[in-house]
Amino acid sequence: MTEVLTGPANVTQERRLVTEVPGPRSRELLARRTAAVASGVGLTLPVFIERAGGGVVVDVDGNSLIDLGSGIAVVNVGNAAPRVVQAVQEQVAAFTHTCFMVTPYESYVAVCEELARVTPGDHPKKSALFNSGAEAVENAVKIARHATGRQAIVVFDHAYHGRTNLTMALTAKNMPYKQGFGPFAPEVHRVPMSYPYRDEPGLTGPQAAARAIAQIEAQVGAGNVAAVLIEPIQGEGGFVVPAPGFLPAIADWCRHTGAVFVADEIQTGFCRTGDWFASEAEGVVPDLITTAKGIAGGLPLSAVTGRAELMDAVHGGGLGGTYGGNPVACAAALASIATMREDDLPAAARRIGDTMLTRLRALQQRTDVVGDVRGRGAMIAVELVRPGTDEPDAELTGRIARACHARGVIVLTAGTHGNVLRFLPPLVIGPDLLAEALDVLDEAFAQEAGAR
Ligand code: PLZ
Repeated sequence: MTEVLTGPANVTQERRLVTEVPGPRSRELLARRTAAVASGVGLTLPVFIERAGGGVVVDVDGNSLIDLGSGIAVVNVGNAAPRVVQAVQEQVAAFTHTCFMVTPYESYVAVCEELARVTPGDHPKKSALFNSGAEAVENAVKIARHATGRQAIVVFDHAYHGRTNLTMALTAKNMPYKQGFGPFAPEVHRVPMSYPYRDEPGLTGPQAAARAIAQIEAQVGAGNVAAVLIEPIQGEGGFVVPAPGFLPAIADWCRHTGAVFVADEIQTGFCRTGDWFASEAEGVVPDLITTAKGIAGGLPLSAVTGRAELMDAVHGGGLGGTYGGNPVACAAALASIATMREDDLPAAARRIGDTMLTRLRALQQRTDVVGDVRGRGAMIAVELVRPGTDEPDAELTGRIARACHARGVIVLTAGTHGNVLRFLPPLVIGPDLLAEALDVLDEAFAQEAGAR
């Protein structure tokens, strides 16, 4: 058990349940939540959190849970990471807001300089900062349309890009994201993703790309495409890792036809997959890249970064927002990026991935409900199916997730069919805690699916 200093509180790195989950205080707060919070706001696990650090969150009943979710891939550097806490405290005491478009400050510029350094490619780059992932994606589309004078945006099956009106149109899954919320934005065209587990056996990455490209050329027309927008590894869609060669072939097609290749690295970014960005694994250099989540260790910040000539295509005043690049969020981002660099968090993600893939492949041998184990670095998932088939089993997926929650391990689900268990631990999680979380997962599979 190691102590991790996290801002004001020490959080012991252990799993420890002192009540049932949720405990009595969480249940009280849940009743207040139900009365006061709109029921459209989702809920994975009804424990209310009091403090968190490293790989652990502590609830209001004193239960310590192991965190395999990182608040959906946000606290890559750990929750309330010491350097982030200190930078935020200093900034918040100095000034909280001026609006960068009214009177600027250095930290916004410094975040853009860092983004130029850490994102793929050594060409001249510029950035603009926003608040949420969806807002970054919307702005990438604005920039690509302005720079190309074209309108069509190509996205993929199983894609997730957000919940605003334009990004709902870009997102694939109807329930819960789109049902009843239309009409959606026009000029969005969806083509098949490379999904090795579900594609016909042997379909290569370049072949899957040719399938998508043939559809774009036939149904949209190459000369009309402003941007092709893709998650290098899909997040909410179920951690779908395209076959090797798929991303480079799509990026090449964009280069030849003048479409802007936009990598949505909001979930894959900032060391999550064992590189700073997932595009790097195949040497893909996006024209534009959207980031959020891991960028600022839990404070709301997002960015569009890309080729300087594209970013500068938009007229002065065409990009912005009151809070975009808030100084407190920028301070957190600079501290998070420094932490990732100094503590070599890409290497930490690779170690997590090695451990998880070994353990989950062993689990797959002991049960007939794990159809696929996949992912990269600290972004790993298992896809659950009915025994002996490839039919998605969302019900079992939910039961296993709840069994983990009841034992004090936070896991998330994903996938168009809701049958993917996904794991996104903070990159600072200790090896013992990670091993214990995987023991708990084994128990949950034994209980719910009879794994040996
Ligand atoms: N692009 C690739 O993963 C956010 C969504 C959770 P925001 N994913 C978590 C939920 O149910 O709302 C995401 C993403 C990718 C864009 C987004 C959107 O980022 O910060 O949630 O707007």
